[in-house]
Amino acid sequence: MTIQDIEKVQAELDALQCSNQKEVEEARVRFLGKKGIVTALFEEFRELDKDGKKEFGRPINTLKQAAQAKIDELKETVGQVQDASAPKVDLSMPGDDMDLGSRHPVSIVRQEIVQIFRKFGYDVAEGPEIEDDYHVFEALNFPPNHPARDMQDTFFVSSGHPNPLLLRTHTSSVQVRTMEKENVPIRVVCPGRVFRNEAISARAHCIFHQIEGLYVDEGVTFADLKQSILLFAREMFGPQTEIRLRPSYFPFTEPSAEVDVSCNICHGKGCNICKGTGWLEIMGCGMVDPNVLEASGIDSSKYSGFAFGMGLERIAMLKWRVNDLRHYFENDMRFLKEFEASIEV
Ligand code: 2NM
Repeated sequence: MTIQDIEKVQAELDALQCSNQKEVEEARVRFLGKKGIVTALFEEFRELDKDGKKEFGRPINTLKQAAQAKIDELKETVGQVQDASAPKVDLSMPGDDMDLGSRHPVSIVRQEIVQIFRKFGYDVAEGPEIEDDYHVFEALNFPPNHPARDMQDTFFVSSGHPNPLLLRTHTSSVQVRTMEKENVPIRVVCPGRVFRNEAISARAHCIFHQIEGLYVDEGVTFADLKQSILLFAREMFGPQTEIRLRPSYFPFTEPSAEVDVSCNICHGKGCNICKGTGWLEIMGCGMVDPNVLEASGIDSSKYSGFAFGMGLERIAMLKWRVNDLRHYFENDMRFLKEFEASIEV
C-alpha cells in the first residue's frame, strides 16, 4: 500500500457523479460494500506492521469518512430513478383521505366517569381479568354455595382445587386487592372488563364493562354515599338530575341499594326509555360489609366504607339511546362513527 493508492481513490471519489439513486447505491457498493475499494484497502491495512499502521492509519480513516460523507450527500441530493416506462407521478394530485378511527362509546363513558371521580379525589386502580376465587368471591362475603360460584354463571379457567382461577365477574376484586395493599383512607375507582356466562342477547352479553368505586375512612356514613352519588349523577347527567335509592341486596354490602336517576328525556312525565316511570336505574351501591373490610385486613370497629358499581354499556345506552348491547361488540364502523362528535380533543 502506498499513499498514492489512497490519493487515487480519493480522486475517484471527488470525481464521482451520479444521476439517480440506483447509481448512488452502485457507488456505495463499489467503495464501501463488502468487496468495495475502501474495504479492500482496510484489509490490506490490517496486514501491515507497526510502522505501516502508523503511516497509513490516519489517511485511510479520512478516506473512509470522505467516502461515507460523499455517498450520504449523493443520497440526499440525487433525484429518484425515472423509469421511462413507469407511470408519471402527478405530485399536484390531492392525497387520499385518511380514515381515522373514532373512540368507542364505552371508552367515552368510562373516561367521563373517571374524570368526575378524579375531581372528587379518587384514584384509578386496575387488576387482573383472570382472578382467583378468593378475590372474586371469598373475600367479598359470598357464601360457599352462592349461585355466582356455579359453572352456570362464571367462566372457570381451572377447577378442582380450593382457590380456582376464573374470569372475574365484577371488578370488586380490584377493590379487594386495593384494600389489601393500601392504607386507609382509600378512595378508588376501578374500571374494567368483566365476564359472565350468559346467552348473548340485546340485553345481555358474556363480556361487558364496569366501573366500581370504593371509599374507606373513619366515620364514612350512608349520608356520604348518598351525597357522593347525587353529586356524581349531576355531573354526569346534568344539574337538574335527582336520584332515588331503592333497598336491594349484595353479598358485599349492608345495607345495599339500587340507584335511579330522574329521566332527563321526559323529565318525569314518563316515556318509553324510562318505561313511563320517570326513573332510570344506573347503579348498585351500599355500605361495605364489615366482613369484607376484615377479610382485607381493615379494622371494621374503627373504619367504615361505601362502594358502588355500574355497567358502562348500560350508561352509554341511556346516554345515546342505543337499544341493543350487541352493537358495542361488533365494531361496525357505521355504528362507531356515530360517536365521533363526542370526542373531546
Ligand atoms: C356494586 C354494588 C354495590 C362493591 C363493593 C365492593 C367492595 F369491594 F368494596 F366490597 N366493590 N364494589 C359494590 C357494591 C359493587 O356493583 C353493582
